[in-house]
Amino acid sequence: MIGMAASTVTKASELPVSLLEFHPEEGFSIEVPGRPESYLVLMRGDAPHLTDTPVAAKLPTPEGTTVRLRDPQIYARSFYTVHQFSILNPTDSDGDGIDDLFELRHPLLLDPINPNDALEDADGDLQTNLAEYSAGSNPAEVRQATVSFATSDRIRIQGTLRIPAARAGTTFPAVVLIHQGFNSRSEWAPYDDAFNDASYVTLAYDIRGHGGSGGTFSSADFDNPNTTPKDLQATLAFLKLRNDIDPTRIAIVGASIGGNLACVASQKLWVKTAVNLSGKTSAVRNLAAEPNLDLVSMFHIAAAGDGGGMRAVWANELLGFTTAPRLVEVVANSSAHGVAIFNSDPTLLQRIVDWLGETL
Ligand SMILES: [Ca+2]
Ligand SMILES: [Ca+2]
Ligand SMILES: [Ca+2]
Repeated sequence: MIGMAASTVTKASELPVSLLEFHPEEGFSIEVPGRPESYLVLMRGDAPHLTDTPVAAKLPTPEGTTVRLRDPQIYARSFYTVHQFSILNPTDSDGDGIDDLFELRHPLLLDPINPNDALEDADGDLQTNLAEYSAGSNPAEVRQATVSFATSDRIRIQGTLRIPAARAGTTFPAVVLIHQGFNSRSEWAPYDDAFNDASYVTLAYDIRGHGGSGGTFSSADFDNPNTTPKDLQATLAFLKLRNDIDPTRIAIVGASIGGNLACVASQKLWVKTAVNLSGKTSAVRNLAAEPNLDLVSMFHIAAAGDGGGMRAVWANELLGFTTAPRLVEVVANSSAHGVAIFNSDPTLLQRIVDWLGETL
């Protein structure tokens, strides 16, 4: 039990507290040891025996860690207790019918100290979070839709839009996934979860003349600035019109021709950051209609043996044209091209997600 009056703080129990703090703007904070087998709830009240309002909760943490619980509200006089609950027997602190642990494990949609979230429908399947929790179904299913939109030269582009579950009103960063030539957006299907799990909307689209998009195959000239870059511009315009997307936080991750298009978008400042797998410098120059490349915020990737070593040369060359933040990765002992590099280096996909975490 901790009593607090104005800015004076007193500790009234044997709780092993490592920090106890009252800040006039940030409220009350307490640090206690974490436990792997229990989670913590900070309760507040106006009297020592009346700390019945949950104000913060934290998931279990490994032995030896410290957990900080904070009540951002400022009160003239407050009393706090920290409660430990076993993960085997979680309670329901906000009384909304969903146990604390389940809420803590779905932080994008649920909050163990907010009872109103239970009746929301975060994944848009017409079942409330509470109904899904009760039925044992997943309230955080990624929503997937086939979308289409037109380019400025009136070619219909088809794509797969995937939206992670989150609270109503959430604005997401987005990642555009672009396939290599002679293939389709389906090549990204095994990998989009990695981005959705990190709370990015993904939109994988088919380049004109490929997959479900319109246009003839020969219309997709991979060196012509008046063809495939228009598909990407239409895709970006489509995303920016959506009210669930933050238009300032869009990235491109592309393979081969998709990598070249990622570089074009960086050159033209169409997106905040981009990732190029197996791109080619001369094709980027042609597609951007720009002999002097000036890229910014890019991660360039190639397999060492791809194209007799040329793809690695181009990755480093493109890195040389990139203003920081910038990164290059040449995957050794592999001659894989595009998304096939993920099979050669199982850590690469996560490193791309990490790159986006830092730059998007
Ligand atoms: Ca609850
Ligand atoms: Ca809740
Ligand atoms: Ca639902």
